Amino acid sequence: MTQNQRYESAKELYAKIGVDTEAALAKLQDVRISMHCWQADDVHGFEGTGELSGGIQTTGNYPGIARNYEEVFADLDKALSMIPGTHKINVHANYAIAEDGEVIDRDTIEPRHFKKWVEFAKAHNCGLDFNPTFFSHPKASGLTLSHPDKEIRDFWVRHGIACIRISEYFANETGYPCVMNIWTGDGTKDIPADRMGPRARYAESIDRILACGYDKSKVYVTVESKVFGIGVEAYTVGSGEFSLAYALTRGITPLMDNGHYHPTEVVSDKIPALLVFSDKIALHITRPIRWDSDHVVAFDDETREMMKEVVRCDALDRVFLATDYFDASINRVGALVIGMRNVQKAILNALLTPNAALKELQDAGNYSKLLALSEEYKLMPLGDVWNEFCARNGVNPCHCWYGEIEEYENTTLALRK
Ligand code: RNT
Ligand code: ZN
Repeated sequence: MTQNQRYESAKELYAKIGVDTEAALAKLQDVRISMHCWQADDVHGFEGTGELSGGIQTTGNYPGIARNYEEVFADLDKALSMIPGTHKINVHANYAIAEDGEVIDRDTIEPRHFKKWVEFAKAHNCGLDFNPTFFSHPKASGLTLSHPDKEIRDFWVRHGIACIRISEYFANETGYPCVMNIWTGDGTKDIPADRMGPRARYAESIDRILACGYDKSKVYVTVESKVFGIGVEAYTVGSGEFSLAYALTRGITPLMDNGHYHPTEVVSDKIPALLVFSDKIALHITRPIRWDSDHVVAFDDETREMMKEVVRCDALDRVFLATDYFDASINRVGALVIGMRNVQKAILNALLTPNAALKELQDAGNYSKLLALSEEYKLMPLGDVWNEFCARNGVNPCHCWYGEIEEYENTTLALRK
């Protein structure tokens, strides 16, 4: 059977359970996922300084890491060519590109330092999202926006405001709204003597950043919570309750990273809870193994369940989707492609589920049939529809794309020594 015959047969099978595959493909085509740039170079950025801080870690030393912006752009370009659809790129502030001989610090970055990112985005028809970088910096040891020293807080507030300006620039240049995510690794390794003080200061500092004034239809500021980090085990300032309460009381957007909760908590259950109260929510999609390990997103139960919730809640236009992981132990370009494609597959899986019929079963209290059908639907020919999506987008389907990674590794990555 040819791919097209397989698709036609899958289309018929889905039609029998009331699912229109063409409608699903059309919806998936419109979903832009924000691909994080930082998998390309293990979160190093272009400042040429020090090691990763803020309680996050990359492990592994796979050859071929991108060493400068040209190499990061080449790798992102390669990754995008293997991912169906058009997306966004998620940029961190430490990926500013200074002019020759120019010395910049986090509080003096300007839109012009991201001009090459805008050029890259335009060339790929991508939107851009942005993140202030409150880590990997001499002034980021322990606390930043919540620091007791006002001078340090002021420095980071200036950074936040500089980032709002860059986010506005991104939105204006690309024509797509820019999500600007605030996450700090602020916290303590051991039991603190004061838990409220840093949180009050954190809130006040973000208030000062937001007070700079910006167009809320162009820039969506999000606040990301976290339960703990490496070296920040006992107390994080931006905890779940803090971040959610902050976002909702300030009319900005809460961001949930599915690596940032206790291991038996699931973000899939939190998505519909927040959608009852917040017009928009944002996600960092990752794969935590035993902790916030930031493994490459897999097509696993929780990724599928999260995307099911987004689809079932009819919220594809209310949820900002972004990937966030960094595995330095495998081919980094491959890592980008694997994770992005898995998110897309999970969305497609959700779109190909007869959600309305299943809801009816729940409302009728028919839980046995609900379970029976949900389990049967897991074996529907999703792969044939996915391959059709890839084919229509001119990218290699299923396993074939990995050959392109092998070739890129041999011809390009292997030369980076
Ligand atoms: C860290 C957060 C945060 C970072 C990026 C690099 O635990 O998930 O989103 O991964 O800012
Ligand atoms: Zn995150």
